[in-house]
Amino acid sequence: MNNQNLFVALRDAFPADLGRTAVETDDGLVYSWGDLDRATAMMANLLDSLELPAASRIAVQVEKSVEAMVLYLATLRAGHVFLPLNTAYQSGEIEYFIGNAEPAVVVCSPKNFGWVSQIAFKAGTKHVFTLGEDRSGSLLERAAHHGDQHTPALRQDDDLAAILYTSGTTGRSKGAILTHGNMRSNAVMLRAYWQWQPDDVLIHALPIFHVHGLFVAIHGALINGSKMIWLSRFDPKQAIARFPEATVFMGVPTLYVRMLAEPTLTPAQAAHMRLFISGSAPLLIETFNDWQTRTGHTILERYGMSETVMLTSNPCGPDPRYGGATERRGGTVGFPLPGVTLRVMEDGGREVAPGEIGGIQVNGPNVFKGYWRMPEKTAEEFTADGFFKTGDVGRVDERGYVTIVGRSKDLIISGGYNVYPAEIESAINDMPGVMESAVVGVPHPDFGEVGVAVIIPRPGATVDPDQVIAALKSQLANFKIPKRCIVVDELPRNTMGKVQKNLLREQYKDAFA
Ligand code: MLC
Ligand code: AMP
Repeated sequence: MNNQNLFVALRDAFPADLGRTAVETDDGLVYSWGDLDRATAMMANLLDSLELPAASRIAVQVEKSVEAMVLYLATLRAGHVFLPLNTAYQSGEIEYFIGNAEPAVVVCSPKNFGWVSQIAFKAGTKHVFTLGEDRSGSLLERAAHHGDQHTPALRQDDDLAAILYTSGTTGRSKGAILTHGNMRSNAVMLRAYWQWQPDDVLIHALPIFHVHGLFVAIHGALINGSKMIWLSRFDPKQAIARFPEATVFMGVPTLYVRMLAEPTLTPAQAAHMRLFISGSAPLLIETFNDWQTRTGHTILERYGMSETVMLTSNPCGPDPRYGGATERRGGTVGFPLPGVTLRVMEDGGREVAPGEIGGIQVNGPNVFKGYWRMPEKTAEEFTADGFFKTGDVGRVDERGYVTIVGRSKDLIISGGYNVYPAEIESAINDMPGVMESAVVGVPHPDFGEVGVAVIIPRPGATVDPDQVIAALKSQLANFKIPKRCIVVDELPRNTMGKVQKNLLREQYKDAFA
């Protein structure tokens, strides 16, 4: 039987000369393709030696490193399910993910071993390893005792490969289940659509615990046998300095905004680059235009989600499906990708006329299989005819370009990270002296959008905004913390008594102007 394991597709694309450089890090380390092959084999052999049930979850909260990527690839290779966790998550958040996913293995930073292992062992996890950004920790020590040959586990398209937690409008986070087929189909299609070239070199500047950095960027380079210049954290000066050695860059809009603030960003510096890709959050038209002026390159904006990997993209070359269109239109996210069906629906369930606004629904081989152990939530998010309701609101113009105009889900996207107001409000509402709160997203010059918390105290109580922020910092990932906290006497409400968040957004829209 044909092995449909995603790792096999990636491994098959490695260049014949395994001695060539696959990854070069910002601290000067060089990994060949052979190194990646052997390192993933050793780690997969370590996982095999644990005799885990098939499709065990491997939960990972570690700093960005090439070894962390190797752990992802080894998890696929061994046929298990990768569960990446943002390094900003605090203990309460980690406890929920581990409790919900019941991972067989947890890998954490050495400095967090004490509290993470306590949570993991309590939840029934059998193995907790550590992995530091400097190649320290028990994971590599143990892997070093294993052989560097490994036959990839046999997997079919519908088998689970990864779980990505994404929050909902209400309630707790849901684990989106992505299969080997979801990710391989998307990677293969993007290789063609973005016209990856034999000599392409990718600057990898994003975190590797979300779709953008982990899947779009890593799969993109590996499935084309392309070298990566690996930046352990994003620094605009350093990224620009590497442009002459590279051809492809992927970033969230904040990365482009920060690079535009650097005087070293010039057409000459960017002359060797082929493609700049932006996604995960709306790219402002000013950023799109400024980038063109400052570098001579037109950013290609695309749109995706944890549940679907990539859905739409502006064209890289002529798109025959759209009359050979080549224009990358600022403010749009381009065309549905080959294989993706995208429709815009009105509330009553009818498709809108071209140019009209409605809810975006999608289907295709890239769309996830559902939420981990949440059949009701899964059923709610799919239509009877199998389309996934993205929660994004948009329109498709007569030429086929998709524009996202808003979201029906109450979501703030801050610097490319999702923040769900309900989670923050619930933490604030539990604080002494607080009667009620509302968190809304407002424009921010660096992060695009940030949260502002508006709080009503209980009668007779006083609420100190600084204390609210300090208390939130001890409970939640730092990017979720509202950038401002305002105490008021009342919140605007409609006749049903519901807080009118649109009025709050309007009232505080210039808070960071
Ligand atoms: C950091 N901070 C943020 C933040 N990132 N605040 C709001 N939003 C963010 N995104 C705050 C911290 O809380 C901290 O505040 C201060 O900034 C410094 O923290 P830092 O970690 O040093 O920040 P920095 O390194 O500058 O990080 C900024 C960033 C990072 C833009 C580089 O946020 C980032 O890498 N974003 C990319 C996210 C991403 O990959 N998204 C893809 C999702 S996939 P304090 O007060 O504590 O000092 C997806 C699907 C798709 O959406 O389509 O791709
Ligand atoms: P996540 O759940 O983290 O994968 O975030 C997915 C969400 O990010 C989508 O539902 C969109 O709301 C948003 N998103 C991704 N790409 C874009 C884009 N290019 N423009 C606007 N929003 C985007």
